[in-house]
Amino acid sequence: MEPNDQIPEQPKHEDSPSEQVPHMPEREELTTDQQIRRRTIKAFSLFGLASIVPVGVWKYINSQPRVAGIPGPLRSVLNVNEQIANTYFSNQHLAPTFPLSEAAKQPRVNGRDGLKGDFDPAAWKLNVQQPDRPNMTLSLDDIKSLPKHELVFDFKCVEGWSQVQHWGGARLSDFISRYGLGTRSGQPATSEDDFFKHVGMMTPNGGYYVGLDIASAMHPQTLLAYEMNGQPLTGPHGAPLRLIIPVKYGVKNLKRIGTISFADERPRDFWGERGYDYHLGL
Ligand SMILES: Nc1nc2c(c(=O)[nH]1)N[C@H]1C(S)=C(S)[C@@H](COP(=O)(O)O)O[C@H]1N2
Ligand SMILES: [Mo]
Repeated sequence: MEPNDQIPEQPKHEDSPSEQVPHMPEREELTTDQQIRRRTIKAFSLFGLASIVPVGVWKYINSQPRVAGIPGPLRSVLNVNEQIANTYFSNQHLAPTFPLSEAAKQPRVNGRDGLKGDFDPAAWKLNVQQPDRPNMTLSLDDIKSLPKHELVFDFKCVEGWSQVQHWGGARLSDFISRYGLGTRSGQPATSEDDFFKHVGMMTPNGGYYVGLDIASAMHPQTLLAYEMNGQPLTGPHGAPLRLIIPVKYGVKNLKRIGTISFADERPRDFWGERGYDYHLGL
């Protein structure tokens, strides 16, 4: 073990669920309706539709039966938007970036679910699981052979802090395209319909896991990160490979990726299963 692979004791995020809950967001205090409204308003504004939806239409939408917690008519709008997002992989709405000089020199560490117990980074491999296809195993060198991108952005935790941080790694979209992943055809996608709807990620020991919509996964700022501040990731930050996804809150930025999976069903989501919003988008 490298010295920096020692994971310091973190009083937060211990195993007792009753202890985990209080650190989570003020979203807790919102009613389901408020949450849905926030989410739908966000969905509309994301695609620039807010200005063209008259109030009467809005009321109609909110009075309709809900599908998966989202009013039916809006659900179909969102489905269309999902298609649009999948087609263009939403290169707009980039998270703001910062000069290198503003990046934290001693970035904070938060959350160690799935990072406890023995782990040998040298023996690490990435597993890829797809419906009706054999599992794949890839090495860190495979990831490093993809174009490297660096990103300095404001990392936001739902617990109420944020920090400008400097990350480096490969785009998840490049990884997906390079290996022809996430598609029904098993080939690099030729149309948005070819993609499965969700990507799941899990730590090697299964102790932490997140689900992502494919459009967020394909976002150009979404990285499979192996560097922080120009250095290989340390253990507490998720060595050897973690997810950096600036369009989502910190909880979705899974450290120490063991498995990446693709599916049309929503993958398991650690905090989603504990009552929080599945998307946690920014
Ligand atoms: N495996 C794993 N990844 C995780 C977590 C965790 O508990 N386990 N916590 C998440 C949360 S809540 C945050 S804010 C970020 C913190 O990343 P950092 O420790 O690099 O600051 O990691 C995310 N990824
Ligand atoms: Mo977090």
